[in-house]
Amino acid sequence: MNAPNLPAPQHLNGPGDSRIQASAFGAHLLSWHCRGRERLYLSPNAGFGAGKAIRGGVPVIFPQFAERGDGPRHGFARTLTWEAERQPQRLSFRLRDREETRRHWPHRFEAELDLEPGEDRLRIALTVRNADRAAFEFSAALHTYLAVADVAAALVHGLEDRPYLDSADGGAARPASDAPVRFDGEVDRIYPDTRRPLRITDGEHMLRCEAEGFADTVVWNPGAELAAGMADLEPDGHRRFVCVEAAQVLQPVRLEPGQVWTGAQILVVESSSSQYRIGG
Ligand code: TA6
Repeated sequence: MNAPNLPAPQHLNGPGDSRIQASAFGAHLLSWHCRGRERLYLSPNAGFGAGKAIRGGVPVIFPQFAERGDGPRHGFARTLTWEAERQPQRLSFRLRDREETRRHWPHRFEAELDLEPGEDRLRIALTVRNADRAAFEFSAALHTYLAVADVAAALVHGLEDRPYLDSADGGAARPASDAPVRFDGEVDRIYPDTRRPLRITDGEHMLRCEAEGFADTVVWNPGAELAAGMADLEPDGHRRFVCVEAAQVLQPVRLEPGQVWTGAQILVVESSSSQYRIGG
């Protein structure tokens, strides 16, 4: 990663062979190794800096999703340095409002990102507290880049019966596809109200992806054509990940003064010998 000025990553070993690495820049999870392999994709060409987020890992999207607001694309949280706090079983990062945040979003808040590796799983939790005297609304997402052997063999199971908004086509409403999500070009979808476990397979491996607090799921891969124009992706880098994002996009969270919201994504490594059929 081209990141000479990045704060030194924090490391934490969990039970078994589970271990994580995260940066205080963006409270960004860079690596999750579990059950013998790396589970996240991180672009070797990732850069960072003023307004530039790290490509890969788990960017924290807050307080706006994409261009759905007046602030920086996908919010400022992924391009600011958070305060790191190490605990025996988790890494935590905190962000409080400051001049740079109030310039874009005039609210007093405290946000915390907690990363807790387990033997076969990882819990990523974002908590936001309203520290202001008036209510505010925000959107959020954990923009997780899951490593896959080859995107052409990757499938996302569990959304077959859900209609979606096609962000690759101006947000057009689409009916349920009755099939697992496959990646044979640009895929950029917002699935509203998906409160169930999803499974991601790539022909060899399987990961279960659950969410708490987040109502929506975003599925994204840029496809070859868009990826070719992304300077922070290696050549053919798009083949090595699918983003499955726990998100709260379509119905922003509203917090009254003093109220707290938590959204989490839980990733679980499942044995490929389970009864779940790999490949669709
Ligand atoms: O979450 C999907 C998405 O909003 C896509 O539209 C895609 O552009 C992606 O995020 C990456 O956005 P970024 O700003 O990190 O290049």
